[in-house]
Amino acid sequence: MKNDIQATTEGVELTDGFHLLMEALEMNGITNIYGLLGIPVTEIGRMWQARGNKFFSFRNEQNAGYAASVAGYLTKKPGICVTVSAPGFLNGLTALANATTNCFPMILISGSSEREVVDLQQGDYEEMDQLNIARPHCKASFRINRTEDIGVAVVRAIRTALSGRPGGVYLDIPARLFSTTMSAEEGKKSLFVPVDPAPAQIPGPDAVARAVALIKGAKKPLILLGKGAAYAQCDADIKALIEETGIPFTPMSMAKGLVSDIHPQCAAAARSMVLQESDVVVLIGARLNWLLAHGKGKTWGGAKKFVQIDIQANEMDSNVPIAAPLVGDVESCVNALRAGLKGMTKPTEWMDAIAERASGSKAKLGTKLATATPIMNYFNSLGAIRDVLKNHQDVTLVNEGANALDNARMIIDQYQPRKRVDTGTWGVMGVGMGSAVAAAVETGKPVVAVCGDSAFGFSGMEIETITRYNLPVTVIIMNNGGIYRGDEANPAHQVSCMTFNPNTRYDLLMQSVGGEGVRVNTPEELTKALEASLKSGKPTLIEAIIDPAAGVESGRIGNLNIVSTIGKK
Ligand code: OXT
Ligand code: ADP
Ligand code: MG
Repeated sequence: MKNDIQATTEGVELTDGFHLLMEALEMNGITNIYGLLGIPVTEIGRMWQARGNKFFSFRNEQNAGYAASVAGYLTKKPGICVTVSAPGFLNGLTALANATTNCFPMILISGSSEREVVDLQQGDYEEMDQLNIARPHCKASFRINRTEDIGVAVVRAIRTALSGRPGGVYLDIPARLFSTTMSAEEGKKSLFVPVDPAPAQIPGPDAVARAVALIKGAKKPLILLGKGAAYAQCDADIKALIEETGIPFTPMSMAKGLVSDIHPQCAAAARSMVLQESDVVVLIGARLNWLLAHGKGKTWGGAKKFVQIDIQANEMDSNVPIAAPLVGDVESCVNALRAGLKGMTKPTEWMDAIAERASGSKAKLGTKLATATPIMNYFNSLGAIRDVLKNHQDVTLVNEGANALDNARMIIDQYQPRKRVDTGTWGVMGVGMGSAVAAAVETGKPVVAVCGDSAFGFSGMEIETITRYNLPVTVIIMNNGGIYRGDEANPAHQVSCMTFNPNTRYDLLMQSVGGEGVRVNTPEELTKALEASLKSGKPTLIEAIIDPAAGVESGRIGNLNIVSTIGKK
């Protein structure tokens, strides 16, 4: 029941910090909280649920935080994570930092010890200077010291998380504040909803004209879509820009499906060719960071000019000179370009050459996917998954691992925007189960999480969370017995530092928490199991046995792996 307050003293109706916080969140359209409860925040969960909202209770705050960040990415509203003090806060902080790195809006709310004890380091229960520890890892770190400031603080957190480049915000609430009371009437007046928390940022006309001229003069233009473009939720405008100009596009991993992977202008299957041969590249919500080889070197071939659309002005020139910076929000910039490029001559010859290369790559890959092997490898297993998911295009694919990640990104097509969530900018393992929970909750549609066996281990206990909330999540573990490979022997006859116990039964783990657990050895069994789980909608774990020798060190980023130059001892 809403507004279920409140004690009265001497005829004045009272409210308290707990109620004001919940009312402020509700008023701002928040219905789902992800978290892990205990002193001093336990009551938030109980009361939040009693008020008819949803609290998703995790087994480790890091996973709850990843869930909140993915909720933020998918909905364009900040995802909320609630944790206890010091250790709980620190677990959640990893996810907050990851959200900020990925430009996902998220608010981490943690209970904390009283300032007077923390500041004098007098050894409180779970004492920690959380406010300052959070500060370098997010866009802003705020503490609320007075109940009458709760409304302002929540709005300030929401505006900070959403405006400009989205990211994480930390909200520190000392324990005593939760139960501090004030007049209910005054409290109510202190709550509000921000006007236009993520304002459009229109690019300047000169900047648009510069970009238009550059693109019109290109012989081999390319559009590169990043997850900032997917986040912007102006899918039809981006598709129109691509189709009206005839420019080929290639997506970064989480932008796959923003325009369908099977669209005739999709150049993903000719990626190295288009990065090298293009002369003008239009980056839309994608940074020239390590994932794009910093915009230089042999990945990028010869001379190149960049047009970059980004809401963060100082992203321009971060790695290489940007010839035409378009600082603004994706929707405004894309529509300004569309207007300027109307009637532009389509680069047909360039597109034809790309299509030819792409069809050759697809044919080669098709052969690999169809080749049977005594034990499954990444190709025939992921090929089976791809074929099933073709018929379930609204499934969100969550993906983590190294070989399990890189091969799935290459093999599994995406058809709709924001249907792929993966390890993101940091390449972080452990995002799997939190992301799966959030995607199922926020989209209301099924989720398939394809995880390496190492990656799964980081958040594996959350399969209990998945079964507890009876979410339509299918976890597929690509079990090759280790990090990258499962066949590495230790030279000193110790337990290898790269492999796992080969007798582990992930399928039985799932059964033990009440889900369906299946072990499969062939692509046919995998197809059957995945079809059955999608049909049933029940929490399912499919353990796919993969050849321990099938993977390669570090997947497709082996070039970043540092090895000793003087050999092993
Ligand atoms: O054009 P070319 O010839 O180049 O070919 C490209 C495309 O054209 C082509 N392609 C296609 N061909 C045919 N048909 C179609 N449809 C098609 N589409 C594409 O395919 C190729 C490749 O295309 P892609 O993928 O687009 O391009 P490319 O060149 O690969 O892109 C470059 C990148 C950099 C953008 C891309 O590679 C990328 O996004 N990479 C991300 C990599 C990443 O983030 N990896 C994760 C980190 S690895 C490591 O750090 C791990 N750890 C350490 C650790 C971490 N990370 N975190 C924490 C908290 N602790 C520790 C650990 C522990 S991985 C790991 C666990 C690994 O073990 P697991 O058991 O989990 O996993 P397994 O490896 O499976 O055992
Ligand atoms: P990817 O990993 O897919 O290449 P990145 O995370 O590197 O993508 O880049 C996303 C970029 O998108 C960031 O630089 C961020 O500032 C930008 N961005 C996010 N939302 C918007 C938006 N609505 N308008 C413009 N730029 C945005
Ligand atoms: Mg593995």
